[in-house]
Amino acid sequence: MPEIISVPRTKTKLKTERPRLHKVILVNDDYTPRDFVVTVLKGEFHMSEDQAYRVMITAHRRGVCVVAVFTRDVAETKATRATEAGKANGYPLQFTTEPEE
Ligand code: TYC
Repeated sequence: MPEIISVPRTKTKLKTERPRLHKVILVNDDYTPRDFVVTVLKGEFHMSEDQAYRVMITAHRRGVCVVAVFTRDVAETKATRATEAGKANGYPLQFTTEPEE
């Protein structure tokens, strides 16, 4: 009987997939002052006064607003830093992250 020798095959991945992006989401609350939210958005996300105001007022009216998308690590770091900025000033301001579809 001839022995069947299986040869291990390796598959070379030709294309590197782009990492999935994650959204940073601003969550509304009843206590954080509007100006403070705008200041945090400008400082952490490099937005203009106008952009920051629009994002803040959208979250205020609709409950949440997508701030920006980043790779997972960057999104989580920015969301944590922005949430900490609120906490350090006694506000319940929340930024969360979620993967893009
Ligand atoms: N709702 C807050 C107020 O009326 C302002 C606010 C807006 C707070 C957006 C959080 O994500 C937020 N003072």
